[in-house]
Amino acid sequence: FLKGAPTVGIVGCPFSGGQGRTGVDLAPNKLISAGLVDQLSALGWEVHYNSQQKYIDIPYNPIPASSPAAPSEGTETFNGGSTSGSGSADKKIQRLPDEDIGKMKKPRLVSAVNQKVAQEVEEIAQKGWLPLTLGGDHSLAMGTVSGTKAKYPDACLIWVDAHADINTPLSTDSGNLHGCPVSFLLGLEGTDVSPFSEWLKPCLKPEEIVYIGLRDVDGPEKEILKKHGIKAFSMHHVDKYGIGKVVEMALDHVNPDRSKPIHLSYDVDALDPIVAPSTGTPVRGGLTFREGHYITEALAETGCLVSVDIMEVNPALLDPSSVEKTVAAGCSLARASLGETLL
Ligand code: 4U7
Ligand code: MN
Ligand code: MN
Ligand code: MN
Repeated sequence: FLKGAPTVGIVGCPFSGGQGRTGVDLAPNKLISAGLVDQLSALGWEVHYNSQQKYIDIPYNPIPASSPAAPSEGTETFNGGSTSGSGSADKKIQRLPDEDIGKMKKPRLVSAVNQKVAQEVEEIAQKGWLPLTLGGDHSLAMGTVSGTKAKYPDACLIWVDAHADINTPLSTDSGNLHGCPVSFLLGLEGTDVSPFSEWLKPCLKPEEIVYIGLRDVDGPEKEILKKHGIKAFSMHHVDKYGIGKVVEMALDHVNPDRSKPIHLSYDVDALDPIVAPSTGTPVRGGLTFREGHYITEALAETGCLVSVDIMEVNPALLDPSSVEKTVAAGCSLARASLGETLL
């Protein structure tokens, strides 16, 4: 599917507005500082990385008005100034409040950022390159998958996560939009709401997605999965069949002839917290280091991967050794997705 010499376009998304903990916005720069660009070059990829954040000008305050850290003048830089390397530290932007809409938290900010991400991912994909998006929180998949689908309408989606991220604006308990991206992509009940409906068109059919790694699924999410017949391999299935068989069954479901493009959206909380501790919503009993990497290796081997997300690394959580482990895991998952272990 990719044209010419293998080229990857890295999209760094220092964004935390889809959930409540700061720090996840630091991940793109951490992953790049850990040497990801050189590591991918060493695999034979031409690597393009534009550290300019196109959504830095979005006029919504990412810090809730009620927070003591809320900027008083409304002129703080994006993410309250915690984002390094944006190059816009001296730029003052008027930030508007972003009140909840129904249960959704920071809907305008999440929508505006994702609209930009969708454009950027689509642009990279249109060149025949592979977009590698570094989150940021998993709400960003609204944008990444929309961007991939604009170039490859028949792409399937492999979602590796402890969570199903399929809450709707009606079903969500937390109001955090990183728990909702899949419902928007599918166009489920309650997702046809402003501001998302102004740009986000449902682009995914229930039979085009498969999950691997689930172990913390909310009650209403279970109902949604059942109602739409969505295929999911939980940790129970990984135990029962082994990861090799699970990946094969997952591919048989969404890509039986191995002929369709694949978007991989990887939430590092799919990994066991021993392997990837620094993430906002850890759940014990996750994938081992090898199981987690096997998935990316097997997908690389299909030759069908056209877009990859590495999401939810949070370098602000826990001690330096936990952060190092998690960042290293993020880098090695990216490398394995891009074919590191293919002989
Ligand atoms: B992640 C949750 F309630 N389901 O909706 C929610 F358990 O991107 C968690 O997978 C969502 O990390 C986790 O808030 C989102 C919760
Ligand atoms: Mn998760
Ligand atoms: Mn997730
Ligand atoms: Mn998470």
